[in-house]
Amino acid sequence: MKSVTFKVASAVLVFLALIPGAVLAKDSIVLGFSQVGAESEWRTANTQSIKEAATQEGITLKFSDAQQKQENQIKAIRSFIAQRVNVIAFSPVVETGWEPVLREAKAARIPVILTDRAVSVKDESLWLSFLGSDFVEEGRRAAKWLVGYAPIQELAAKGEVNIVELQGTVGSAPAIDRKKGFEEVLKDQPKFKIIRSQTGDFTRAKGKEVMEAFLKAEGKKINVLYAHNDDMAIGAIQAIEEAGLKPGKDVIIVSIDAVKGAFEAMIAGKLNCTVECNPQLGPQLMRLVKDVVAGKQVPRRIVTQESVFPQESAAREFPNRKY
Ligand code: GYE
Repeated sequence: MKSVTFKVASAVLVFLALIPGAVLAKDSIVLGFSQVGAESEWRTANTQSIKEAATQEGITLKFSDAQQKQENQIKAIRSFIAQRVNVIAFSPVVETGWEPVLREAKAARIPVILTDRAVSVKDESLWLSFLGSDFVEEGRRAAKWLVGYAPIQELAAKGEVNIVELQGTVGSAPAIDRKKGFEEVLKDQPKFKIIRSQTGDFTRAKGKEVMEAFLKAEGKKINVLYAHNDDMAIGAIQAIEEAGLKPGKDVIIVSIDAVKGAFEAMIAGKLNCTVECNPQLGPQLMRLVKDVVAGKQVPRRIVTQESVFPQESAAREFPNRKY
């Protein structure tokens, strides 16, 4: 009897070994991840975190870079569906236009996790869970810091505070929400005026270019720059210096992300404050993926914990920064 059981068991093993797919499916979860691109320091750190966490957790990662184009993300998601991955995760470059491809994923019974950025879809059953920051709150934090900053309070006591805004990618969740949160706080502050607002697409090059245009149009009238990410602020710092002005003094600058580049700029006195947005979502994402595959109930929304770093804290905090 024993030897019959043994023979059957080894036959099954030999059979499984002959079908690599069957063994793989049993051993390793396959995650298809569609990334926005490599537009910022934040994004690079986010990609690294996801790749490292997948390796650490033994999850097979199919990674695709969309170069900031929605059509590339849609193609990548379709290819993940065709490959029958276990879970699809993606960071949507813009909020709208996802219904058709997400319906295809649902029809194929592949769960979808939103990472970092949200989508705007009527049918909420098209995605399972959303892991990332509260971008509206980040916008509020930037504005609250500004309103409480002593040199700005002095300025407001004498007259108006003129702000220029560098927005993120048009139609992206962080650009929409960071604008919203910032404006929400300033609407009770009649002295604070946003005199120009334009997209810099979250990149240094575009941030510099748009800031040059702002300076040409408004010159010394500009008191404050609010940039939706650090990279655009760093690009704008260059433009401000080239215009013969002092960033951090003539123009007070607040931005979002808290990447190392922002800390360096703060230590040099050129940036006044950065609001943290944590890109290290990899470990949490892999935990979610495992729970989803195990059939466990997962939270609908997981919000990242973050803080605010004014210039005075930069030198002290810099050695602890991981991205
Ligand atoms: O702030 C910016 C990046 O979606 C939170 O995208 C992310 C944003 C981040 O390009 O630097």
